[in-house]
Amino acid sequence: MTTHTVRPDSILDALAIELPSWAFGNSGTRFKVFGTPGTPRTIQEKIADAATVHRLTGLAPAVALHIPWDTVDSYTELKSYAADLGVRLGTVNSNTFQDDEYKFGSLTHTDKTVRQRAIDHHLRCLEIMTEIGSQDLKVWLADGTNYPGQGDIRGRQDRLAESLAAIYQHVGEGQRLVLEYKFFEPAFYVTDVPDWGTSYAHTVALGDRAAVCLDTGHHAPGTNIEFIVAQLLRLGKLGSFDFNSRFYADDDLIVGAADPFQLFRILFEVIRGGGLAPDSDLALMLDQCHNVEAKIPGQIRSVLNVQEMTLRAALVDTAALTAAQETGDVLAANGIFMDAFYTDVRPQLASWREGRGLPADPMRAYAESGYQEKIEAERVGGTQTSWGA
Ligand code: RM4
Ligand code: MN
Ligand code: MN
Repeated sequence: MTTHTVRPDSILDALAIELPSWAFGNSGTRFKVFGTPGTPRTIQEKIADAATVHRLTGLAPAVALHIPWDTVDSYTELKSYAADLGVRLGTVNSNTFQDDEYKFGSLTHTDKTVRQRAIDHHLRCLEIMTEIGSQDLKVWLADGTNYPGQGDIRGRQDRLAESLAAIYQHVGEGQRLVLEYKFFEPAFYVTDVPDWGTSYAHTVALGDRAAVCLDTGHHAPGTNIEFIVAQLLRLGKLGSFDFNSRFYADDDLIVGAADPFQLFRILFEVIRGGGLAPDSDLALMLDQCHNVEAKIPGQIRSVLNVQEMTLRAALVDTAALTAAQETGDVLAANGIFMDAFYTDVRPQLASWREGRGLPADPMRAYAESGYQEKIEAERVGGTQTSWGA
């Protein structure tokens, strides 16, 4: 096996993965949401947990908000609260999927009043972004239909385009609208933004401040996600990632847990496409839930998985790979690719961490930190937060 010197220290130094506030709250399935001692009751407690992940890994400097779940009276106060803990507030996620009025759609609704309410919600999100200095408004819509004939597919696209344009007018300088797609659920027949092509078409029509958000769990089984990554980077329209992993549907499991090789292939295309270059504005985020596993270690494990696969992907000997590709040596090319994937980079990463004053083993450092015991003792009373509230 060929070994390669770690070329990509700069890639590692620049790697930043935003954490979703909702990953720290309770979550579950429609069957049961389990409570866990120490679960945050407020957005401040979620931010404190996220800051702990960052302190131990150096990888997670930002926390994404979901509005209205993370509504507060003063966002400027929340911003400085986060800054005091060493993190910043990141992506603002809009939410038009939990109100009765959105039963038949939000930005696509046939009723102009409902559409306007959904547009206004996004404008409020943009205001919050301005207050906290956040770059991205992430739009994921539950809009869609369950039965053939239920809605006018074309009409819904037209209304969507119109609503998005109304929001986009207010996207300020240094801000972006990222449009997330998902092939099904909660709608089971037509989803109004089901795939990257639809998201691409809408964001191209909007302009330079709009781009696609790729959630790794939002594709049909067998979809070649790295191809989508390569294509969108090539087109300059990959705005952000929601990382997670899946065995079946939108499982929101720990990234890299279900299919580490897929994560490797995705990150190889990210690097190949300049997504981790200094001038890149690609945003990496987790979108996960921890139903049965501990949440803070779950987030630590997640960012470490991304870091590990990033380093492995950066180890691909691209010069040798290109040579093998160009001479048609299929097996050599594949071998070079697999060599990097099979490289155990954990010792290298441990020393990278030590070199930066971070614990060599963040999982162990968390277990020994006493933080979990402290939050379990302190966070009594109140209502634990959970996904959707
Ligand atoms: C959706 C989508 C969004 C996230 C919500 C909570 O499935 O992935 O990114 O904001 O879930
Ligand atoms: Mn997502
Ligand atoms: Mn999802």
